Amino acid sequence: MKGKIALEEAFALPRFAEKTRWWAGLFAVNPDKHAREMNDIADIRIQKMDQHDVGFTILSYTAPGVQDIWDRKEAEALATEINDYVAYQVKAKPDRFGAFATLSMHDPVQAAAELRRCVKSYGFLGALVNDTQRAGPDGDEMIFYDGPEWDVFWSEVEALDTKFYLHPRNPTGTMYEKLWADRKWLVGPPLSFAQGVSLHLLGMVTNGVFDRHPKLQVIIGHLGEHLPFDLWRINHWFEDVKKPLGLSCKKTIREYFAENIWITTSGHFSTPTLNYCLQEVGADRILFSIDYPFESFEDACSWYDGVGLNEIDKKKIGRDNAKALFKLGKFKDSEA
Ligand code: GRE
Repeated sequence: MKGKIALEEAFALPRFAEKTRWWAGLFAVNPDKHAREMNDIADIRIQKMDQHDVGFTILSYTAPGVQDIWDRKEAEALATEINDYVAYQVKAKPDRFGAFATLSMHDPVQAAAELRRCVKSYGFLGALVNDTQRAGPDGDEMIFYDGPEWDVFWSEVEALDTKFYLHPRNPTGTMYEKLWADRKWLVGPPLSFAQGVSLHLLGMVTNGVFDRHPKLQVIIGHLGEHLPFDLWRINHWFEDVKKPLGLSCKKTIREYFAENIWITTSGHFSTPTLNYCLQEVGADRILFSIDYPFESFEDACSWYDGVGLNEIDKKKIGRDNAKALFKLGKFKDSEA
């Protein structure tokens, strides 16, 4: 399909090239190639976009990024540096690239102000945040964004009419030691990423974030971080047990999925799972994505281009939903 839009697509700052390569050694079969692709924005990436009919990419800073920095000042300074860097890159190719803001999530008021700056000054299309923010004197604390102190931030997201992508990060500190250290192969895509993001998102649902901010639009990747598979069971327990016991969120889980939540195909190129998500979540809430450079353009695009969908749903997921959600103008093959 021509003119696809992809929106979970990572880059890193070239000045961290060594760190990016070291980090890639933890999960990439070819760390040098991964680091090269991660540090590039406009060369290798544009070639791949052209080769695989991706018209527009929304860039975001790689995980764990700023969420890994527990010193507030350092986190805020790095987020600003990243946003200024990617704004400059996007400005050179506005018909191929957009960006999500990188935010330090130590302080809701500061996060809201940086998001506002990025949307208003740079035209960024939202924010992408890597799950909880590490905090505390030794980085062992985790800031979740589902409590009332974050209302000021969510109000700004709504007021800016912008979007929020909740991306995973790897478990750290005590949580890593207790849960994952003895089963380290489950860190990342096999299990820990989905657990982290689904806990955080369901925390937002059950703590009333979407009730207080009904216009809020949150995107999660990897075909919904296991949640679509569990909708029936979550719904059954919320409605039949937890609400009678005092859970006070106003809508059903399926209503939040229909009104506030989007899922992308990033890193999950399975036709049976997509068909399942079409039934449970619907074509109007699914967005194509790759998860480059953790995954390849080739795998994502040859899968999606060949998947047997009716033409309307194929265009919705491949492009039209994202084009409308982000109010995008013209880009390569935007009308094809
Ligand atoms: C990511 O998206 O951030 C990621 C990793 C490590 C492995 C796979 C992956 O950080 O998608």
